[in-house]
Amino acid sequence: MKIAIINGPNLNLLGKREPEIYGIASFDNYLLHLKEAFPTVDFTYFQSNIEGDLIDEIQRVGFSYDGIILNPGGYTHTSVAIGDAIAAIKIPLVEVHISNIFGREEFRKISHVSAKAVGVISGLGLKGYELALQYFIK
Ligand code: CA2
Repeated sequence: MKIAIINGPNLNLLGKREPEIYGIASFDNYLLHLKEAFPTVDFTYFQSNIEGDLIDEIQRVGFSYDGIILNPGGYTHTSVAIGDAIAAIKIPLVEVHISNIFGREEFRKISHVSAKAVGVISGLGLKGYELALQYFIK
């Protein structure tokens, strides 16, 4: 099973800043844990701070992989274009947020992604990525 994990802007800072909101683990370390925990999954990981690069990656994997786990970061709340890219692809996508976007500022309650995702996991920390993987492998 081929699963793409895609992280949006500033998520390269995980483990380095704002640990009270986003925790202390870096995503690179967490990915090692995921690979151990899900040995049958063929992972690709992509992170970018650039909206168009995230769209290119969604399109690249979106017709041949089995699923996408996407944390669009701040673009969740602003990017009609990322929402359009998700509507155009053929594979299921789970939207993941480390923090609970419904318990923070009002602007974070808007997502241009959620309606096009098969599901949304928000507020469960990095565990959310694991739960999304469990959904894909059933
Ligand atoms: O909770 C999430 O996963 C978010 O997608 C994270 C975004 C935020 O804009 C969304 O509203 C919710 C921000 C990512 C920033 O990541 C950082 C990680 C460590 C240190 C600083 C920023």
